[in-house]
Amino acid sequence: MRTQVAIIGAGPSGLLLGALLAKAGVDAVILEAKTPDYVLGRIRAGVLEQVCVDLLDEVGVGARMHREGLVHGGFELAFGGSRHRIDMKTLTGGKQVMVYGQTEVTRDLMDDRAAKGLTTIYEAANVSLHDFDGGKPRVRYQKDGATHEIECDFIAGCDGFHGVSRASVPAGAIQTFERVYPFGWLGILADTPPVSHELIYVNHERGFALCSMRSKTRSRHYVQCSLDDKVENWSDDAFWDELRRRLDPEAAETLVTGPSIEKSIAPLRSFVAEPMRFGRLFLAGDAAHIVPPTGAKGLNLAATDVSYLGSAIAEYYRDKSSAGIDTYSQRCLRRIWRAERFSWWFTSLMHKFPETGAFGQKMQAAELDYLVSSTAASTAMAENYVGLPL
Ligand code: RFL
Ligand code: PHB
Repeated sequence: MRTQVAIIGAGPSGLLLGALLAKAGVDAVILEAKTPDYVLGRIRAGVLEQVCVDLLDEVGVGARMHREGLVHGGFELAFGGSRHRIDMKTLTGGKQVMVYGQTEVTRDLMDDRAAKGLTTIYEAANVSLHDFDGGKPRVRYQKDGATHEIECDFIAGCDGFHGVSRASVPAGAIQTFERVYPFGWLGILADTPPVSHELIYVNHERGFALCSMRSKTRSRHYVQCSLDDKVENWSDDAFWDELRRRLDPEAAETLVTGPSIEKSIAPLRSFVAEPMRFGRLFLAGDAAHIVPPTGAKGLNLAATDVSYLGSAIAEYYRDKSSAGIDTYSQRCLRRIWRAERFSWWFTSLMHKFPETGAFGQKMQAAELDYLVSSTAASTAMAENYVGLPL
């Protein structure tokens, strides 16, 4: 088989890149290791920046998001037993975020791809990347017992943190930067009404908590947990009790509990690989970088990476110019490092760190107090949360 761009991974990065390329008239094939149901079953991001919303609109898949998504103009920070609202909309001159699950974004992109007859090969096993440092890259995979090969002009590595693309780059050509946090997030999804109409980020002496949502009837909650915790050891009741303990009295009173429909633990990590281009291979999304979820930046960064990549590849075919391709890595990394900084800062501010002790807690309390009482500090936070400009 021959295509212009072979995309590895049908997560949000790969699917959105596929949609952007299709719109630009560039031919692409997506190779995905798992089944569509498996991809849709991963409960992850919930908050989309305006830039991400605009990209989904640009490729024509925004209708359901605008119908069902929840537009939020603020969020709350809870500490010391009370809540303080960060009015993003006022502080940023009108910017807001969209609460719409990654599952739904993925489903909308998958449906659109299927409706347009664009090729996605699911359950592609043993994907391997070849000759991307020369002029004729190839991708090999196995499916239904046979080995197949795709010839292409470019390979887009959109296969997440554990994918094959970054691992295919020779060690001497790539540099990585990493911080692993000494805790994880235990999350549950439940068909119970959210605690409040906006998100609540909680700093508590027992650890961080987050009250989020997927709709007016479906809540998503997280509590900071230890890295050696196991999901099986957390009954739903134990989760709700722990969450309630970390909430302010009013939120604790409002909390409606119910059976979980998903429960999982995610480790927290900051990670960046540099550069993001190796000849004719480009990394995008979680394949190139990871942020801790506190700032809700992962999916948004993935979307902006592929926006830069989609335009660079379209420009290559349309204008016979490599300018966008040559600056891809540099453009992405500037935005990525700013999101890494914000996510690291927000994570450091909100979680209980075993090693910093009572002094660390006092520093967090002082910073939170400053944050909610200074317009300058709240504005800095709000403009990062809604997303820095492209
Ligand atoms: P994905 O979603 O991991 O998709 C990669 C795809 O590649 C496939 N794959 C392969 N395919 C073929 N061959 C191989 N060898 C392959 N290896 C892997 C995988 O099966 C998969 O389908 O990466 P992508 O597309 O870059 O998307 C990134 C986002 O998923 C991620 O950044 C966000 O979920 C992060 N995130 C959040 N981001 C936000 O912007 N806002 C949020 O509110 C937010 N909350 C979160 C989050 C991530 C979380 N977890 C669990 C890590 C909350 C959580 C709890
Ligand atoms: C979520 O709803 O899953 C969510 C929301 C905000 C975050 C992280 C996760 O910062």
